[in-house]
Amino acid sequence: MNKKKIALIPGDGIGQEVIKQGVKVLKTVESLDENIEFEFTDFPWGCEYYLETGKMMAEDGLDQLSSFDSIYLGAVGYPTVPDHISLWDLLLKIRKGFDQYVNLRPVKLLHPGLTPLKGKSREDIDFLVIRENSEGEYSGKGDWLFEGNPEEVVLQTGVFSRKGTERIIRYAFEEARRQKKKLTSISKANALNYSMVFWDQVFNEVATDYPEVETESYLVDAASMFFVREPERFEIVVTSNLFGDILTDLGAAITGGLGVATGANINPEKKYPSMFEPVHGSAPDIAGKGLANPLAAIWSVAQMMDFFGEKQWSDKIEKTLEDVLVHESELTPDMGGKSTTDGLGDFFCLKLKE
Ligand code: GGG
Repeated sequence: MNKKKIALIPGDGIGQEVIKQGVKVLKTVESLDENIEFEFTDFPWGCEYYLETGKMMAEDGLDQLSSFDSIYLGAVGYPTVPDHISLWDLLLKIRKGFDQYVNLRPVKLLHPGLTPLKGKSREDIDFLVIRENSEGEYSGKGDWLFEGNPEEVVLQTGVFSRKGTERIIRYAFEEARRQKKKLTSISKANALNYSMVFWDQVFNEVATDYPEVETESYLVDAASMFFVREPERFEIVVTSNLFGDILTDLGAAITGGLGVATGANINPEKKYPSMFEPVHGSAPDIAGKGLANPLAAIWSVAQMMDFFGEKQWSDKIEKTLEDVLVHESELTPDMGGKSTTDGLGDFFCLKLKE
């Protein structure tokens, strides 16, 4: 029996609505497979919790989460809470606290009608972005000097440690070797003359251990252009924290939008729980209206199943996503449909049972 304890943190705005649909999918899997059992525990953390308590999560939140097999998170962000507080004190606190240094974000076209790129097929847009998820531009280090003064200076420090840089690049090489795919490194060494020079150096060093893996390197600006003009160039991409965040929103734009973009925050050593989330934020403008697209959150369930070693369920959920996307009227309005978040979640579960 594969029994898993899942911590649910729906968070803010549409996070609440989409995680509900993902849980429906998990319960459907459980009902269809007698060897799988899930135990869910809800954590009411997020911006409302912050407005009541002054904290985004409980003081001992990481301790509370540490015994779970995975964390399923919706979204963070609320108009009256500064974004850097909601992000740093919940989402980034978990990523960093549990050393989830790998962020896996597929850029995969699930239905040909979803891309705005002319003449591009499903085969052309199918790659994986492996984003460094623990340091880099998201180090949280910096300073604010002479605040409010004409001499005001703000520093935001990128931290690229040998350990942090090497482990993500090595992880990407391992993945490229396992999948027999080309690995592309994306950096910006011409302008960022310390951090990205170091990134490129480590990439080239690690490459010598993987002579069978074909490699390429791009500057992030050129890579952005190729994401749009020639996405077929990419198979597996490894990049830094901030570049990965920005590039995967671009990746979402060429595959149907943030409503169908997923991300897994992985601690590969399994010393701590990993976390699965839709890439999108809390979208307060549409929250509570039944307009949110639950497919990204459902795709996160597929990533979770893969992580649990239930590859057949991960594949089945992904295949069902493809099947569901054919039924335009059953989709949410962002995809041209007339359905609701709940309606699409129910339709997905029906299809999963077929
Ligand atoms: N789905 C989680 C969420 O709310 N993400 C919003 C966000 O701003 N994420 C930034 C990041 O992934 O670094």
